[in-house]
Amino acid sequence: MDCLFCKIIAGEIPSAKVFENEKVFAFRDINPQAPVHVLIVPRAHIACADEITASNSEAVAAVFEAVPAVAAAEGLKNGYRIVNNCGADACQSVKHIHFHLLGGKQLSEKMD
Ligand code: DGP
Repeated sequence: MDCLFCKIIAGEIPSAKVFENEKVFAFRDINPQAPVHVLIVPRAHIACADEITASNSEAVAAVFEAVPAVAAAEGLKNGYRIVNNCGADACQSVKHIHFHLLGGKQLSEKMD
């Protein structure tokens, strides 16, 4: 499968890793939009939120179970935002589900 994030998870494309476990890989976004901008992704390939099912949702749960550890490691004591883009209207550019963890500054109230 020709998937950029599968290649990053496999180490075929370098990334700045910040966390990994059996089910989850997290690395710095190449185009950070906040002082902390980490992408947290399941190792399992799920294209987008539209493809979450009862049989693969444990991979998504594992992402959220990793969030507190990633946020703590990044020093996000005052909060953070988690964003998932799904599909064209949301400008999803990489078709491997990923969750943007943004923080390290006061974020905008606007989310669109
Ligand atoms: P989205 O628009 O939600 O699909 O976000 C995709 C993000 O992936 C975007 O913020 C930039 C990031 N990105 C794209 N290519 C690479 C890459 O090769 N390495 C890293 N670290 N991030 C990438």
